[in-house]
Amino acid sequence: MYCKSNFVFYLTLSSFSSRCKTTCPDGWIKFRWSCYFHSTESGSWTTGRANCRTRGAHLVVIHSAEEQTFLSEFTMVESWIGLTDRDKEGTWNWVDGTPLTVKLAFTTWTPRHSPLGEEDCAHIIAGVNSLKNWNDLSCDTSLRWILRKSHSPGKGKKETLE
Ligand SMILES: [Ca+2]
Ligand SMILES: [Ca+2]
Repeated sequence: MYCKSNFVFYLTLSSFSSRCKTTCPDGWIKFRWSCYFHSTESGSWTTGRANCRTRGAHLVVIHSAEEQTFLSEFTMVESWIGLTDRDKEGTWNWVDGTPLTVKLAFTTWTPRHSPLGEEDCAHIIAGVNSLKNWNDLSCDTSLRWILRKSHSPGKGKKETLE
C-alpha cells in the first residue's frame, strides 16, 4: 500500500530510483512491468471497467504472446479483458484506444468467437489452449475481470487514457 500512495510521486520523478518500480500492491501479481489482479466480484464488462478505474488500474490490455501466456495461466475462470467492438461492429479496440492488430499479431480467438454479431466484449476462457482462448460475449454477461496497472513511467501514463 505504501507503493500505491507513492505512485504519482514516482511518475513525477522518473529519475527517482523508486522501490515501487518492481513491486506490486498486496495481492497483485507482477509480470514484467505490470501488476495484475483478478477481481473477486463479478459483473458486466462496463462494471469491470469502472471498477478498474476506481483502483487506479484498467481492464487488461495484452501486449505480447508472453503476456497472453501468463494471463492464461493466471486466469482460472472466465474473465473480461479490455477489448471491445461496441463502437464499431467487427472493429476490436483495446480500452487504451489501440486497435487489436497493433498490439497482437497472432490469432487468439477461439472457434466460439463470431467475427460479427451482438457479442461485443472479449473475455479469456479458462483452461483452453493458451494462445487461442478469447471469446466474445454480450457485454452484460456477469463475469470476473482482470485488472492491470503498470509501474513503468511510460506505460503508467496510459492509465489515464481510458
Ligand atoms: Ca462468442
Ligand atoms: Ca460484436
